[in-house]
Amino acid sequence: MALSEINFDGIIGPSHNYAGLSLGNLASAKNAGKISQPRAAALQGIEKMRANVRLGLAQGAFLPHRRPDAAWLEALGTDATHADLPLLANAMSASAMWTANAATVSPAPDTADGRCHLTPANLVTMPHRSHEWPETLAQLRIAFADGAHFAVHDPVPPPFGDEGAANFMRLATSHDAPGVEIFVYGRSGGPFPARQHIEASKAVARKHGLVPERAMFVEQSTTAIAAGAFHNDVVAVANENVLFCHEQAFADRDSFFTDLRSRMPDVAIVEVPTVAVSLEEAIKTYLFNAQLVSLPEGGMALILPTESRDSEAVWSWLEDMVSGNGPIRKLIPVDVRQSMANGGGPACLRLRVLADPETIDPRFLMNEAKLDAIRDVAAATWPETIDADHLADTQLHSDIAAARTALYETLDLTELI
Ligand code: SUG
Repeated sequence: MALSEINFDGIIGPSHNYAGLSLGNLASAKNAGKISQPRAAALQGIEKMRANVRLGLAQGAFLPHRRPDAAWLEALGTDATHADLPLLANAMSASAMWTANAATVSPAPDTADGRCHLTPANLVTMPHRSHEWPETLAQLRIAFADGAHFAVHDPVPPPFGDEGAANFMRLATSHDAPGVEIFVYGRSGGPFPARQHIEASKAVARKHGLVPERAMFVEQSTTAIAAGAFHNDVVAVANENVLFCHEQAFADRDSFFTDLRSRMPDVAIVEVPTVAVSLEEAIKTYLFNAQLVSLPEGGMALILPTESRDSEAVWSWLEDMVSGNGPIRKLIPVDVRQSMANGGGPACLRLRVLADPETIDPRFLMNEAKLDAIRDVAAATWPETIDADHLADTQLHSDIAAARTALYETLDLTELI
């Protein structure tokens, strides 16, 4: 069976706004109250997917959730016309676009039963994200319904926060070889919440049937969380045998690297030293929130936000890196500025699944024609702007619902509306 890496991007939803909901996410705080551009945001995301398709990479997509989330508001004893603004903002967030937080995925070569296992993230730490999982689970159950190849689990129960693949890295000699799965967790006590709990990571590893040799539990550095790395994928990314990370990403870097090298002697660790790029600069420019991909013609590329190119320190370090003899040979900047202003870079916008595309519901798989169709829907129906102070506007609610319905109809996924 041919396994391909498929990136499932979240289509940026019509309610995309800047409500400043994520404590510890510096971009979200900085841009709180600004006017967002949902249409431009969606088009940026679609063009990112198109660029990946043109590179010859397999591409999928997940769909925006119902917003405002009426079911969640009802469970809280209110509705969209009565909820006060802070609560309504939590019900309006388009945060499901960041599909790196949708689930944790253990590919088939790593698991005891030889199936690909997926667990949706409970996202319990942030109220606006805590109600994503039921719709995420509904989409996963349809996309990966083939029980011979996939196992889709329920989320880890609270109180153990799980933020999915944003705190997870897989290293393997090649995509389809058995790998080492690295679960990165945080320790609470700092100025910002540690969103990934070690008990959640361990539960996911157990449910996915990972033998102990295949699972590592690594603590994220408290300095990184305090500097604004609210997820590990803000300071590290892995692909095949390459780990690309900041020097200050992990609590105990030396013992992590020693353990990793003993489990995987051919691992290549590309570390950016603090003297070259400070943690602050790394978090501002999101150079690690990149898609590190294996190109069909060989070699690896970093698909990273244009903000990284705008930084002299970051870009000169990266240019030196790609001109050397290391595994990463190409830099591909992409414009996802609307998402970036909420702390979501190229890697946040995608969930990686290693699978045979033939085993996945084709309605979730993308090609250029489908991307054209989605672009046309977004261009015609997504609001042009949203003012975070006017999230209670009932006309806005009906416009958003109509836009979402048009997308689901276009992708023939009306059973999920
Ligand atoms: O959870 N931002 C998201 C960004 C998620 C990025 N994902 C990864 N790193 N994988 C978050 O903090 C901001 C919403 C607002 O403020 O309106 C927000 O939810």
